[in-house]
Amino acid sequence: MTQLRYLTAGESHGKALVGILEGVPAGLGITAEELHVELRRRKLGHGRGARQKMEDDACEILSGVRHGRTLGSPIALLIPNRDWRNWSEIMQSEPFEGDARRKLEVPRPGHADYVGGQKYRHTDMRNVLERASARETAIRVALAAVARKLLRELGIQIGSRVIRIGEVIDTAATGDLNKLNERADATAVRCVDAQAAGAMVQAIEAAKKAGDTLGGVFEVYAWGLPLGLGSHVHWDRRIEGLIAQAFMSLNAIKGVEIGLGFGAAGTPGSRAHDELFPGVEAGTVAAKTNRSGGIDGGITTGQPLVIRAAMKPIATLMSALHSVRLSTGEPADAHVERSDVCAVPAAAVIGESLLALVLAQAVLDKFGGDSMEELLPRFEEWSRAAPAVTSTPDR
Ligand code: EPS
Repeated sequence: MTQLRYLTAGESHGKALVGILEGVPAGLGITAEELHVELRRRKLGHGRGARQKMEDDACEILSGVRHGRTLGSPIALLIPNRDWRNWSEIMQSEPFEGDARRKLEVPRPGHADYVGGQKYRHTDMRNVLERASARETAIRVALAAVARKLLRELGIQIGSRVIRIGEVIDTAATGDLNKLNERADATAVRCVDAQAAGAMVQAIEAAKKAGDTLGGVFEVYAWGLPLGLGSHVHWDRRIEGLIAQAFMSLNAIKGVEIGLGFGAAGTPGSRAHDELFPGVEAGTVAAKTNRSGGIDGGITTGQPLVIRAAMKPIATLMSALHSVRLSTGEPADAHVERSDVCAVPAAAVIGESLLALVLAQAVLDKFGGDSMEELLPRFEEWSRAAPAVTSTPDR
C-alpha cells in the first residue's frame, strides 16, 4: 500500500467539493493561500464558460494542518460551489418528487451520460453528469498543491505548457524550465509563443461561434528529480504506468506520451535512446539528449520528466450532435447545457497536479517518513549515493 492516498467527493452543482489526502509527513509548511495559487492557475485560459467567473474556488483546510504545518494526520479540504445557491432544490439530498427541471434525457455522445446512466440504472442522466464533470478536478488540484509543496522542499519542480489547440501548434522551444510556468501563465492559453497563442484564441472564438468545441495537447515537465523513483521489478511499480494512469484519469484525455512517445516508433535505435557520457563530476553519468523523457525501465533517471497528453474536444456542444431520446427511442438532439468551448489550458495545470500526486507518492514509497525531519536527510543521502543522470547541452 502506498503511503500517500487521496479521495474526493462532490457533484458539479452540489454543495461543495471535498477531498482527503492521507499520508503527508508532519512538519510540512502549508497555507490555504498556497492552495489558492494553484486553484487560480487552473481557472486561467481562454475558452472557459460563464461558470468560471462565478466560482471563486475558495478552499478551506478543515483538518491535518495546525499553525501552518501539517500534523501527519489526514488533510481534509473543502471548496464550496458558489453555483449551489442556484441548484439547491434540484441537487438536494432530501427526497424531492416531481421536479423535472434540468433533467437529462438525451445523452451527449462522447460524454459519460449514456454508459453511466445504463450502468447505474439512472433515467435522469444528470445523476451521471454531475460527477463526471471536470469540476471535480478543482479539489484534486487543491490536494495536489500539498504534494507540490512537499516536492518543492526536496527541490522538485513541475510546470506545463499547451502545445496544440485544434489545428494550431506552438512549436517554440520550451527553454529554461524554471521560467516555464511564468511564461505559460502569462499567455491566454498557456502556450509559450505569443503568435501561436493569438492563433489559438482565434480558433477557440471560431469554434464558439460555430457551436463547436476544441481539444488539444499539453506537455507537463518535472525537474530536480532523483534517480530511482519507480521500479523495473513489477508492473504496478513502473513509474510511467502510474503516470499514464493518473493522466488518463483526467476527463477527456485520450492519449499519453512520455519522451519521444509515439515518435519513438519510427525512429531508429541509433537515434531513439540517450547515449551516456562521463559526467562533469567523477563517478557521475551524463546524457546529451532526453529522448526517454526521464524514465528508463520504469525508473526515473533524474533527467526532466516530459509527458504529453491529448485532450479530446469537450462533449457538450452548443450545436448539438445526433443522439437518442431514451424514453421514446426516437432520434433527438443531444442535451445542451452551459459548458466550456476549450479547457486544454486548465487541463495542463491539472496534469501538473496529477503528476505531483504521483511523484509525491513515489517519493514517500521510496523514502518514507512520518515527518519532514525524517524524510529530508534520507532523500539527500540517497541523491548523493546514486547521483541523477545529468543533462549536458546538445552540441
Ligand atoms: C463542466 C461544465 C462547466 C464547467 C465545469 C465543468 O460547468 P457548468 O456546467 O456549471 O457550466 O465550467 O468546470 C468547472 C466548474 C470547473 O471549475 O472546472 C463539465 O461538464 O465538465
